[in-house]
Amino acid sequence: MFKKLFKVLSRTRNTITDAFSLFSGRRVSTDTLDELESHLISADLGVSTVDGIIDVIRKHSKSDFLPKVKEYLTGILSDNVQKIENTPLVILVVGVNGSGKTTSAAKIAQFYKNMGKNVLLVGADTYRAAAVEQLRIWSNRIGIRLVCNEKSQEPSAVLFDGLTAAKSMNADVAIVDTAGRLHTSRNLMEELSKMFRIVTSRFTEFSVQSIITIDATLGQNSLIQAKQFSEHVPLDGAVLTKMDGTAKGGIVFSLYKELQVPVRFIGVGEDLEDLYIFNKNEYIQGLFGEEKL
Ligand SMILES: Nc1nc2c(ncn2[C@@H]2O[C@H](COP(=O)(O)OP(=O)(O)OP(=O)(O)O)[C@@H](O)[C@H]2O)c(=O)[nH]1
Ligand SMILES: [Mg+2]
Repeated sequence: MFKKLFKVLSRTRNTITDAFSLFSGRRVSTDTLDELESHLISADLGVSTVDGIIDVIRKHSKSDFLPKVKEYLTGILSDNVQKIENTPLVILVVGVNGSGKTTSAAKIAQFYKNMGKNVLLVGADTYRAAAVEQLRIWSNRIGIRLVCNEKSQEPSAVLFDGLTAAKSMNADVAIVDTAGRLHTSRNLMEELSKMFRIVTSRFTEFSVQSIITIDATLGQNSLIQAKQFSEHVPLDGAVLTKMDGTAKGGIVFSLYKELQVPVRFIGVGEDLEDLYIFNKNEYIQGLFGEEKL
């Protein structure tokens, strides 16, 4: 999978390599630093991370700043520990429309199934007619049970049914696909809070995690979305989707620095296996061009 990540990060890596190659044969000066800054911002590293990088460069001599920059970036990210020890576990997959919730829910289900876990999918997107059908196709491909109710308009009711089923089948992980919603839609965001409360108050034997899907191609806008979601449900992590189509891999740092939301998974394509389990050291290596681990 590292090979695939390495390939996916090639556009971001080129931007970063170009940025640092500014210093070859040139002094570190205000001009070169300004140029560096604009390159790094275009890779979505975010202003405060870029400022941090520039501080590191200023403090070190030209010959040794690159390892220090990598160290600084690694330090921003947390270690990715998949918190599955607290099973049974409910994962609420949330996010704006089209950000990759359903696809990611399926990929995460496959990931846990591969680990030998007893996994269940819950189709709580009651707004779009085709939503359940899309999830059903995935559940058949993975070979796991899906709980849904095409006649229900009430996502909380489907969630309730899903978790009741999860209990009776002794599921380790129940993954709940939710409807896409604009972070500005108050009612829909309230509904999400309600779903979260249902798990924590009625299904106390489960631990719960909310995972937000973030379309990496949207860049810094997605930070604003994530911030608004986090005001309604505590976010335990993010799936950065569609990384196979963008040069904005720096968003990982902005998410962590500004929202303390760790990236847990990266979507690198449309298939079940196109899910990379985030590892900060590999990721930094992918950004700076060292293929060998
Ligand atoms: N290339 C690529 N496409 C992706 C990835 N993740 C999702 N997609 C595609 O993005 C589109 C939207 O994905 P969905 O999973 O349906 O998104 P959603 O958030 O469930 O959408 P709504 O339920 O309508 O809000 C689909 O065409 C997916 O195949 C990814 O990591 N890479
Ligand atoms: Mg969906």
